[in-house]
Amino acid sequence: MSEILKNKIAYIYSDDLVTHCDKLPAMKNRASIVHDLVRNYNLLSQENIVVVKPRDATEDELKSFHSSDYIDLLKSLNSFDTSLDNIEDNHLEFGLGYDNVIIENVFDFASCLVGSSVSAARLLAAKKCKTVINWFGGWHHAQRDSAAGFCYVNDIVIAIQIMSKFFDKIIYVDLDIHHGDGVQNAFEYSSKILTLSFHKYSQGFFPNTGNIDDIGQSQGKYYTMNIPLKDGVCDKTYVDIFNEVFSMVIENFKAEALVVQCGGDGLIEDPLGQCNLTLKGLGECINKILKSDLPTLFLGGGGYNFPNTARLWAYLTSLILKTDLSNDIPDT
Ligand code: ZLV
Ligand code: CA
Ligand code: ZN
Repeated sequence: MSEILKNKIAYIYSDDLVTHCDKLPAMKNRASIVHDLVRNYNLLSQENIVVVKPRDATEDELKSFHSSDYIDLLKSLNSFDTSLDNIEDNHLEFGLGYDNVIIENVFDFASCLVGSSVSAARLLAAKKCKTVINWFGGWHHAQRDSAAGFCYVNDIVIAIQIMSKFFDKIIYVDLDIHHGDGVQNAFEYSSKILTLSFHKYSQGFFPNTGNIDDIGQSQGKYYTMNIPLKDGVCDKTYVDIFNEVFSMVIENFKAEALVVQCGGDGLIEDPLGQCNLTLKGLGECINKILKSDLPTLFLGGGGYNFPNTARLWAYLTSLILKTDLSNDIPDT
């Protein structure tokens, strides 16, 4: 196995994973649109990529970050009849309702989703691959005890916990236009995991956290970094700030690995983000990250203009593979 994967970029995919993600109410069919575009650009038949089928996460893996109470609740709701309007206060207490309605087979979804990033993290930890892509992961808002902001479980935190057993210091970069609050909260006391989120910070914009003076706590003070941005931020501002901050962090922190959440909701025409980033701008950030030449896990995240999100992740895949996208645009 390891010889086959050596020097290859792993692309995490399974039919189950896409089927589950396609059912998410805020992102209906987005996973299929993304995967179809990546596949139809022939990116998965490049010689330096290997498609890896992930395994489901175990209950212990889910509980390595989430509370037993929360995971046990998800398990008990696995066969919940979603056609009935019987949400209880208990569900709302765990964030299930509003942004995170109870979905069919919610526990199966959670183990499949977390399994995808756990499998990715294990490939990196075992040094089988230096770069892994999981466009179906990246759910940065889920908290230890609750769902939040369309995120039911935090695959990112669990992946970083696994990687941190093998890499002494890790940088988490969050390019999604929302603040990566769930990941930040998980590691705000740690000096080994530096979290760096770029996000829109304006009145009423979810989750309303991530001010510049939010810098971590106790041993973790200065290892939480937040870059709040104004509504409507454009490429020039975003990329200039990114380049300056990322260079400074790479030079000073001496990380051994990176985890990058590549949410596409900062793109122009995104209905939630309402900002003005382009593929070129986010691509420049990814190229800068690639130049650091560290073992890296690339994850998805937000992105509510589905065709544009698919364009972004297909383009980022081509940058990671160091191949040009064909001028023949796939029908998909
Ligand atoms: O892209 O919501 O503003 C990663 C990610 O970062 C809120 N939620 C919550 C807080 C109080 N509100 C009200 C709840 C609203 C529930 C329904 C919507 C319905 C239709 C269209 C848009 C929304 C919506 N919800 C827009 N923004 C929200 C945020 C959550 C944003 C999550 C971003 C997730 C995947
Ligand atoms: Ca962010
Ligand atoms: Zn977002």
